Amino acid sequence: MTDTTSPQTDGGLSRRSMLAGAAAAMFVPATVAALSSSAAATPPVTAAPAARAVATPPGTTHRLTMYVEDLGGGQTGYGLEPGKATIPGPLLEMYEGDTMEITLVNTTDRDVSIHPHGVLYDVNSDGSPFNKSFNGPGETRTYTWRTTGERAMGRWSRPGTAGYWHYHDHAMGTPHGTAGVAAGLYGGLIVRRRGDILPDKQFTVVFNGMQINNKSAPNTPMFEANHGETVEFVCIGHGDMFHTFHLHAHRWANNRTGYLEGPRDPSQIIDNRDLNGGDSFGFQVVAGEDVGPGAWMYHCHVQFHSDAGMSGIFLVRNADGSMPPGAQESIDWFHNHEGGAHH
Ligand SMILES: [Cu+2]
Repeated sequence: MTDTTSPQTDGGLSRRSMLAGAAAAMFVPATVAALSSSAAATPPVTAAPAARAVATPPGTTHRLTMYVEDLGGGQTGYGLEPGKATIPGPLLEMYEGDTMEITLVNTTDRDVSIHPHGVLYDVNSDGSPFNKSFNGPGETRTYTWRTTGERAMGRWSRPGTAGYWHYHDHAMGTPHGTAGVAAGLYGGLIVRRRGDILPDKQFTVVFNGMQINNKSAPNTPMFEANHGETVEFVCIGHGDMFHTFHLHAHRWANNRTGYLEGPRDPSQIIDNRDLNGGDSFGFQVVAGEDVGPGAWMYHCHVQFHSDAGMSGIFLVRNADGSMPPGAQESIDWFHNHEGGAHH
């Protein structure tokens, strides 16, 4: 199989329900595909396009080119094609045992790099000036990220590299990439286990300084899904502030995959989690499950942060995609009241 499976092509049948019927046998290894078609409908600096999983053999090496581009206004982004840089950068995905070779093209006149969390790399792919692993102005450089799968160790087995990780610049401004991260050089990185549930929709939420995805309310991203769709959030923290991520009306499993393996899975269920500099986590929820559609809020739960613009909307539409009663009024209210307009 080599076809791309995008969240938009399920024809109303959620992937979760497909899985329930077909079990894990239908799962195939992943690679990185082109930008999803939904990216075009989304403002480029408010949501990361998802690099979707397609069929590849186990142990695949994914070769991709990423471009660092100046977006104007002091903003800089990563993109998978020239002229397509976004903040956050593209959501990268691979499966345990895969390798990712990223050829980073620096189109700016500053030092940049790409430094991952959670995966394996040697010093040449460290992405830090400390190890002379960065792109000077106009330079192109390849970074290699490896992963491992589960390994047997006698009667025990050892987990692989799966997790909700992230990547960011480690060279612009200072040897820690402080200016690059502030400017928007960051993105999500998912390493999945084979057989993990795949979501219908994916969103990257980055608490960076006092902003979300380098935006303040009411200009923060509005994430949209239909009632019953499986939605994956990848949450990342950057900057000098401490944050807590809260999503209204939805709960998730505080574990590596972000969902429960079954009704007796002992993982903690939460709706709020610390999201400080360098942190990342992810989870999957069924949009509107047991609560129904509506305009739900997500925000930093540090009160002066939410008051100052660290909030946004998770719009759960009706299952047919229509607006639920009151949702537009809530969105209008948000635009009139959030982000300091009445403070
Ligand atoms: Cu905060």
